[in-house]
Amino acid sequence: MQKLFIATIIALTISSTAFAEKEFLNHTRLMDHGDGHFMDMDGGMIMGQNTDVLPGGCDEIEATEEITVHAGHKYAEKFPGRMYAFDIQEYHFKPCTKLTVHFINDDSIRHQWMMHGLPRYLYPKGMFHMELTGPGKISGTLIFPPNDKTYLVHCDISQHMEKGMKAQLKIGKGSGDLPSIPGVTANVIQDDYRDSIPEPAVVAPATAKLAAESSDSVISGVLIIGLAIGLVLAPLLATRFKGMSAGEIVSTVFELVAKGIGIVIKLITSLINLVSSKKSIELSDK
Ligand SMILES: [Cu+2]
Repeated sequence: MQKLFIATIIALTISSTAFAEKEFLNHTRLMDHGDGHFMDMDGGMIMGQNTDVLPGGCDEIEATEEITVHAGHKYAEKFPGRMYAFDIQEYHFKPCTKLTVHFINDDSIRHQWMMHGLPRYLYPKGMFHMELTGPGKISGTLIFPPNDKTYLVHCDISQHMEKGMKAQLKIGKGSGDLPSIPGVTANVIQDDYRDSIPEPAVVAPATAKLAAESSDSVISGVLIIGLAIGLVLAPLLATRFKGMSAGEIVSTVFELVAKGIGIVIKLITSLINLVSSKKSIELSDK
């Protein structure tokens, strides 16, 4: 009875921690790991933070901006077929803007706000990245380069971008649009819910026909060449193997194959030599 009581207490304790709503955390005290990399022990992280170094081509900070971005399942509800989204899908900023992003995760799972394509001399791996392992808020700052460019913003957790957590950030005029930005640009792979999608039965005969055609071509091409070689070689081999035991025939066949491979390798080597010697002649002409 006492054991049962203890077991019940343990089970209740475990399940209550597993099902409890995760607490909203404000990640303000992060450890500085150098190179703009900040972390805390509660799943908050910033990579590529830059508050003061001007990118090449910027004479000064043109504008100082602040935005708040939410990440969560509920923001995907207005995009049919999507699972996760940011509350903003498109951003516009002036070149050389200093931007502070207040990133809020509304879900009890891990999300990121990750930007790619930044200059690597200033941003390690060309990236500015914020991450939260559960509900919470984190703030990071970066300074944009002067060029008109469209940057990809996404969550890099497996399948989160494909499921909708994707946006684009345009500096100046940008450099075009990225595909599959929910509500902004068309999907690369468009979901199709029509009931007129061809039945597999319609597709099958076409596939069968293709297979038949390809097997036809095998008969007319490779098979005929093989038969011709066989017909020529048969009498030669017959004289060669006359009076031999099965073992002797096998060893002779292996010998012949080895010789054949040797000849092929020699041919390839001489061909390579020919090509490379030609190249060196061309180079010396220049
Ligand atoms: Cu995510």
